Amino acid sequence: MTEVVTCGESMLLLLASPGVPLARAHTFQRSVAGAESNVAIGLARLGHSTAWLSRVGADPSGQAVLDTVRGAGVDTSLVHIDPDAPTGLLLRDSHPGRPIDVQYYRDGSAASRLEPSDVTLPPGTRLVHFTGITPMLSATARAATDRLVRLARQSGAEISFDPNVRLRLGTPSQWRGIAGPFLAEADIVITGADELDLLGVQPDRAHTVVVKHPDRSATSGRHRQECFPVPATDPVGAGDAFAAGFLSGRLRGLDTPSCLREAAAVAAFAVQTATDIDGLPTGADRDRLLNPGADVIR
Ligand code: KDG
Repeated sequence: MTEVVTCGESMLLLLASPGVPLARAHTFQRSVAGAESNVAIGLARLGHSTAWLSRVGADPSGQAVLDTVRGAGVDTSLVHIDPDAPTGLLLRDSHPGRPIDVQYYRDGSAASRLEPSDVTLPPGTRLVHFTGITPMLSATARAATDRLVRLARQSGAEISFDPNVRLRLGTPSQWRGIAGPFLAEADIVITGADELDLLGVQPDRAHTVVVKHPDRSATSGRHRQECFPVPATDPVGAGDAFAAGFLSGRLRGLDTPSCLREAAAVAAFAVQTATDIDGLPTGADRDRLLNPGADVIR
């Protein structure tokens, strides 16, 4: 039985060797980038039954994306193969302490052609998660997102939303108009404080609002959680890991302080590796960080 469905674009990721600026990189690690597949993989690794809904092209990149997401334990049967558009591509570099350069090749991608008719929810789905990127991809992707929200409402699934603002994908006013309304619609909002300011909408109807702050702490109502002091290699994907950690606690009926603590723990694993997904922990890894014991397991 599928517990969680996430919906959004994933791209083939080519990640420059650590520390080498994109313009001078010769060697790249291949992986997958996509906020919603990151959350799906994070939840799968924590033991939840998760499906990712999207489109990929009928090309080798699409096959690699599918193989990677499926190989991480996520159900990809809701992914449509689009013969008429390519899988998106993301190139980036990775260096702690310096801004990361990201180059997208996603205009006209298969995922940007997501349509309402692509969207179904397996019976029994408890939670739906997406980010503001999905409705920002195109008018049809926006309509698909609206249908996802409608189906979730009809079936009683909770809706989780992370604005995930990327100003390369639209102006602040486009983000306000397209992604902003989901802040009011969602049951769970996981957002940066800066994103709330930019969107200028308060998620007042949401039952749970989690705000991530520039000092890397997170708050929900009167509860506050500091980040775990780990050596951070690469922050990209940390927000998705945090969301996976929080939603896992929520699905297991934990209280808000425990969900925040687990979210911070899962994010602490993710920032210690360069790709978005390789560092995502299992439930046992997370619990070892939360309940420290031996340093070496042998
Ligand atoms: O949250 C990490 C994502 O930003 C990355 O994997 C790619 O979804 C992505 C995007 O559009 O930036």
